[in-house]
Amino acid sequence: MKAFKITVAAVAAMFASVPLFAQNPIIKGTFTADPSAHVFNGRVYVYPSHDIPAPADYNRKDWFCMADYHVYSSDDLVHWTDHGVIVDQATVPWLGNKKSYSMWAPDCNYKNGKYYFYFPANNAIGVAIADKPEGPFVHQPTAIRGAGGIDPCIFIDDDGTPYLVWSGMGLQVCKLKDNMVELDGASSRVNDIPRGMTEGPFMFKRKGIYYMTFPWVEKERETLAYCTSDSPMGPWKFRGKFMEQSETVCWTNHHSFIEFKGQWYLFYHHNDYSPYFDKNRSVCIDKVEFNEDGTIAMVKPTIRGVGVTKATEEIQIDRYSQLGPENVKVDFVHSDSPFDGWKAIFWNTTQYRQPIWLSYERVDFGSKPLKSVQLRTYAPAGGTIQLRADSLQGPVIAEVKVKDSMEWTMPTAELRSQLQGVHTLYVLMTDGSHVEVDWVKFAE
Ligand code: FUB
Repeated sequence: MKAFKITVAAVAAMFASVPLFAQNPIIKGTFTADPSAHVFNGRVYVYPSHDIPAPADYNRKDWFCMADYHVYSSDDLVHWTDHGVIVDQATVPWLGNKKSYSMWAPDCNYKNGKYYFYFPANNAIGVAIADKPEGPFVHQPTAIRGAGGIDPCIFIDDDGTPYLVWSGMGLQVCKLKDNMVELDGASSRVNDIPRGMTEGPFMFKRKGIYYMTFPWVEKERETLAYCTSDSPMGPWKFRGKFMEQSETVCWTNHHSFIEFKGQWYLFYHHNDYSPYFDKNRSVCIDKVEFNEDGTIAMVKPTIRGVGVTKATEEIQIDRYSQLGPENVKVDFVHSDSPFDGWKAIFWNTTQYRQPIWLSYERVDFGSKPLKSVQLRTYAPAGGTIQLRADSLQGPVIAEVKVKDSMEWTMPTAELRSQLQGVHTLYVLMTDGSHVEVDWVKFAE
C-alpha cells in the first residue's frame, strides 16, 4: 500500500514557539485539550488536540474547531518542548473535507520500533506512523475499516497485543492485527457503564488490573469515571468517579494516565484561559494515588499542578497551593488577553486584622546562596509584601517595599534569611490597602 508523507512546512520553525508553563495549565499561548500522555524512552510525550477559535471558513463558531495536532515533551513535567505540528487536516489523504476542523482527541503508542498516532476526523479514525515519538509521521492511505467514531485510545498489553478503544455507539474495544492498522475481528461494546454519555476512553493496566477510564456525566457536566476488569475485553465492573465535574463550567473533560519516575499522574483539561467559551481548553496535570485494593483515589484538580519551580525562575504565585481565607484572590493580568496569565490581588480594609496571604509549594532554592528577590507588582497606594518559608510563622525570607505607582513596577529587596533545597513559599501583604503581584523571582 502506498503511504503518504506528511508535508509540514513550518515544523522546525514552530518548535518551542509557545510559552510553556510549570503549573496548571501546562501550556500557555495556545489552547490544548484531550491530552494523551505516554512515557517513551524515559521522556513524557503529550499528544493533545488543538482547539482554535473558529476561522472565517468554519461556520460553527460555537463548536469544537481543530485543524491539526502538535506533540509536546518533557523530562521533568515542568519544562515542555513543543515539537510543532505532526498532523494537519490539509494533508490527511483519506479526509474528503480538508477544512472539516474535526481533528478531535488522538492517541499514540509504540510497537516494534514504530510510533503509531491514531486520530479521528469526521467520524473516522486514521493512523500515521513514525520512527520517533515526535515524528515525522506518515499517513496510512485509508482510515481504519470498521472503526467509525471518535476518541481513539491505543493500549498495548504486556504480551504486545494491541487494542484499539474508541467511542462509537458506546465505548468499543477491539484487538488490532500486528500491523496496527487493521481491526482483528469484531469490536466489543462496554455495556457495564451506568447511563451518562461516554466518550474519551483511556485504557491502562496496573498490577494486573485493566482500567477502562472515561468521561461520564452524572449531573450536568463530564466527571471522570472508570471500570476495571481482569481482561482488556471485559466484562467490566463500574467503579465510580475519580474526578468530579468542574466547578466552573467546562462541559467536557478528557484525560490519560502515566506512571513516571514512580509516581502516577492524571492529564486532563479545563477551560482556564477561556472561562466564557468551553470549547477552548487547556491541559493540566495532577498526581494520582491508588488505594490498596487498586481503586483510584479521587483526584482534586489544582492550579499549582505538579513539579518543582526553581526560585530563580518567575514563580507565578497566582498558581497558588493555598489561598488565605479572606482578602486575597486571583484574576487575569489583562482580562482581554488571558494568555498573559494571572496575578494575585491582596487588599485590606481597616476592619480586617488577620494575615492576608497565599502559599506556593515546591520552590527549589538550590544549593548556592541567593541574595535578592524581585516582584512584578502593582500598588496604586504602595504597600509591603513579606515572603516567608514553610509556614505563616516561618522565617522571613524578605520584605519588599512597593512604592505607590499607577504602573506595574519591579521592586527588589535583599534576602534576610538563606534557604537551600525545596520549600513552600508564603506570600503575605503586611502593609497597604491593595497590592497586586504577577510573579516573584529570586537572584544570586
Ligand atoms: O475535543 C473534542 C471532544 O471533546 C473530544 O473528542 C471529547 O473527548 C471531548 O473532550
